[in-house]
Amino acid sequence: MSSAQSSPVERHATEAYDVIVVGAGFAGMYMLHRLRGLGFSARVFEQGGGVGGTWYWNRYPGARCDVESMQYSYSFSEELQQEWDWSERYAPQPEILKYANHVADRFDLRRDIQFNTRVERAVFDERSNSWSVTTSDGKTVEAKFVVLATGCLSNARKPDINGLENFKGPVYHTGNWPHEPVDFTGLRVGLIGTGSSGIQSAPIIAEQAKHLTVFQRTANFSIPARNGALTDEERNTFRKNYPEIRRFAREVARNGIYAVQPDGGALDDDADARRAKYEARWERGGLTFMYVYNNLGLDRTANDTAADFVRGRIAEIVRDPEIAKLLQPNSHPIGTKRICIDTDYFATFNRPNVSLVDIKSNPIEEITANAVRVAGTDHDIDALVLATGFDAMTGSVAKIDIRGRRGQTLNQKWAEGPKTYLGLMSAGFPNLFIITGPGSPSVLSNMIVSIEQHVDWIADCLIHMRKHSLATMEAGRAAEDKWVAHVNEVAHGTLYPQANSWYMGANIPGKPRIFMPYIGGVGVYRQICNDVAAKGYEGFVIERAEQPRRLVTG
Ligand code: NA7
Repeated sequence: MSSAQSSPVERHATEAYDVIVVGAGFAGMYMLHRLRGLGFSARVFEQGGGVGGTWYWNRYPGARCDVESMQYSYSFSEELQQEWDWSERYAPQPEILKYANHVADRFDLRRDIQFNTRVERAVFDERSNSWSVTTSDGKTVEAKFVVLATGCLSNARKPDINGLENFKGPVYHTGNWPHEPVDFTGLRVGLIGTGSSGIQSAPIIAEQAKHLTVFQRTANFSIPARNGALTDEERNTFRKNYPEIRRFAREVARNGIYAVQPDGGALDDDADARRAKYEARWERGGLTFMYVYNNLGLDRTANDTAADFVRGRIAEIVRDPEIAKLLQPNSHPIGTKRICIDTDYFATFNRPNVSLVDIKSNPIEEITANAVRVAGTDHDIDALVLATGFDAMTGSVAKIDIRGRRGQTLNQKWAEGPKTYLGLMSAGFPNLFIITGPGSPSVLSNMIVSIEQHVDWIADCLIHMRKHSLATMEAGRAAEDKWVAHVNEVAHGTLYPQANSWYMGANIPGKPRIFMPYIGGVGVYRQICNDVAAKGYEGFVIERAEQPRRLVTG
């Protein structure tokens, strides 16, 4: 298993590899780096024209990571983390993309990545125990293993709004933004969607446009980013303490982000003490607002105290009380939809050239050639921005026709919701790994922490298989059922399922309502994965190469 030439699957195809990786975002790039280092032959197919995944596509104005840059970065290379200079507390998209390109160059990754190529189909052949992978350029290649590094927020979703196709002006989706600069100067712009992308882009578009009309279905909680330039001192403090910061993020912090952890519940403090703590976190800014107390995600009364505080802040910032009221989220507990991090989002509604239209009480009737019609009123616009999100977690996987044992498709198997063991594999689909898939902490965590953990686990697993001449490995059904039940049980012990979020698949009409990510925390999850591996991959079904004897290890 060390070169394409010596691969046993070579006989059917023009090209054969040990591993095909789908996607060249942060997951696919690190996977490739590890595979190469271990002597596996690998090919990465990437639908975009460059590396970076999410950060390649999401080029909308104001796009930034909501995890601080010193932590949203690879830890696998000490030189890389010591040498790369992040400029701001929250890196803007162009800088993250520059970093992705730097990593690709530094580790010479491009020569094994084929860009502008979609993987259309992957079919498992039970006789040869290999995958045939068909790409958009009409080629079929073979590989013993396939790794889906397709990303969780990569399948941008155009909403099904009446008349959208009749609009005469340009329509942009934040998740698939043009590579050329978009200039809104002098234009009346409509923005649909007030998730993270809408909240980040609205203030920037408002500065440029003649008028911005925001169409809001669900008001969202957002905390000020307090972004700013990083000083040398701040960077150096991180660099000096990286070993401990990275360890803490991997093992202790539930979401893979190093921060002071809460040691008490919200109802343990009186109202004044609570307010003081919320104020301090609000002033500090960022995602860690939710770490004030340890029960905000568990107890509705506790959660209400944080939600009330944020609603109070919105009322203080927004001058028009009617607009402030509309912007105050009331439909879900704070944090149960991904909390947003903004720069001047609420203050944007104090500008004379910005208006807010409530499309919850009056949904959009239709989009005409030059307007969005709501409750019989036409809101005239010249350009439309859709910040309407993604078919998250499963959307990009579902676009590939994946066929496992007995021709079953992954879409058939996941029709009632995604089923995986540890988020890593799905029963009936041997030698097919998923990075940060449903059933793993994934989008509830600092993605790079989770990506590195998955890639390292998969790499260890491939070494194990090579060492013991194992032909296939797949999730055992019993272990998978148990894991799916566990993921659900843990989620339902929290407030998260109370929100109609993309975590629940609720933003896609007809998608099963299942809480997809594992909410037990990255440290707990890592330990479970390590224990499973230490017990000979307990719960997975492993088949030897020459003797078709099944070793059920759990
Ligand atoms: P999100 O968070 O899924 O937000 C999408 C927004 O678009 C949200 O406000 C939706 O309202 C709204 N939406 C979606 N479809 C429609 C239709 N048909 N009509 C009106 N409004 C609609 O996507 P983002 O890109 O902002 O962020 C995704 C993640 O990226 C984010 O969580 C961070 O982790 C980074 P709804 O709430 O469904 O009522």
